[in-house]
Amino acid sequence: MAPNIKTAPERADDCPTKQQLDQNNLETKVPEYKLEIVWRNVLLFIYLHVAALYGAYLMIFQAKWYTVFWAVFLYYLSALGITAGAHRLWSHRSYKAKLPLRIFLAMCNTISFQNHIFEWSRDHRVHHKYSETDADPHNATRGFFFSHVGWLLCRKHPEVKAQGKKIDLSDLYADPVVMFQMKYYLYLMPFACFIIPTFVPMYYWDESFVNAWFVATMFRYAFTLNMTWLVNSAAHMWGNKPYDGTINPAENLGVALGAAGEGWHNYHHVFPWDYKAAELGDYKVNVTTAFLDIMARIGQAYDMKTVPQEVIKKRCQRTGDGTHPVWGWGDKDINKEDVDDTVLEDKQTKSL
Ligand code: ST9
Ligand code: ZN
Ligand code: ZN
Repeated sequence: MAPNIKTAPERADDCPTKQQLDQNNLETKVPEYKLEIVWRNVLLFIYLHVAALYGAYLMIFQAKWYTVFWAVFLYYLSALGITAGAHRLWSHRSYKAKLPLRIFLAMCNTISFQNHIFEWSRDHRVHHKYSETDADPHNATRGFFFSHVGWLLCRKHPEVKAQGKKIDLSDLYADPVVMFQMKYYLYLMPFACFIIPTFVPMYYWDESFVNAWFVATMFRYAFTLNMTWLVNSAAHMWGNKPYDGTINPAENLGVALGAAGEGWHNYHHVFPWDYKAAELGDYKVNVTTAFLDIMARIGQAYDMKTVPQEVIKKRCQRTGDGTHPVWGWGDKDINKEDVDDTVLEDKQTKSL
């Protein structure tokens, strides 16, 4: 029974209000929310971050160069498993992938240990559909810390589970790669994220256990997590909003650099089915798009969805905050008010 919550809130004023959510709670008997901290997670994340800081020190002063390159290599693999895999393929279905690519992405995704693809995609679909409400797992209106990591340190708001149950996940159930990864996650993940990353430097270039563990495993894992979390925190707080000025997600270059091209978050929340997850930006700030274009060339990725320029332009004019880039005077996209306000210096001088 769908209550009076709209199914696809595109703009902030279309999102369910607190009153609507309260009404919905009454109708579906969603339990009342009480903050419950999960201390096991708090302790594990404290250990991870202290270990990562020590790893950063060892990386600069002690580790072998090979170990540092190995950590960077694992970071890129993990990033692809999240961006090209869990995010653009499995959460948003912005393109289709042949079996070998899906297997590769699932392997990369397991290295990243951000929960299995099914759980990640389920939470992410709920995030997009109910952004900035109680039903959003990392609701950014609860502050930077909550949307960054706090949401992983406490039980989810009952509204997340109630609304999440209504999301269609049939495509994920139908993908044997996703089901296989989910079924064996607790066996595969420790090998992919912790054991193999530590073993390789020790076995192949005689690295010490301490350097391998703290640099290639702890530092690399914490770094990848934080770069991902910044999309939920920083990119929901800071940046321009050329496509929709009424929503929180924003265009954030810094986040795009650290998150393999996933910082163009205003565009992404407006057009989540675009495989580029951005309108503009070259491959330097969107390595995931470069990867997907190569995959499309060799036939592993197909049915790449993108948004026509006309549609983007109309949306910018209708809801944008006026920061959509123009190349200069004469660009047909230039804002009419900006043209009216522009001063012709020589004429101004003459008239004075
Ligand atoms: C991690 C995830 O870090 C990061 C995700 C980031 C997303 C970013 C998105 C940005 C865009 C893309 C950018 C990519 C950039 C990449 C750059 C790379 C460089 N719907 O969860 P439980 C139900 S993970 C429907 O235990 P609690 C369901 O029945 C880090 N139902 O809830 C479920 O059972 P099951 C490592 C839902 O008890 C049951 O509730 N991992 C939904 O409240 C219980 O679920 C960790 O640290 C839903 N959405 O506990 C683990 N959700 O699952 C952390 C739940 O069997 N997690 N249900 O169906 C936990 O310990 C717990 O989940 C908890 C909540 C304590 C947080
Ligand atoms: Zn998304
Ligand atoms: Zn978002």
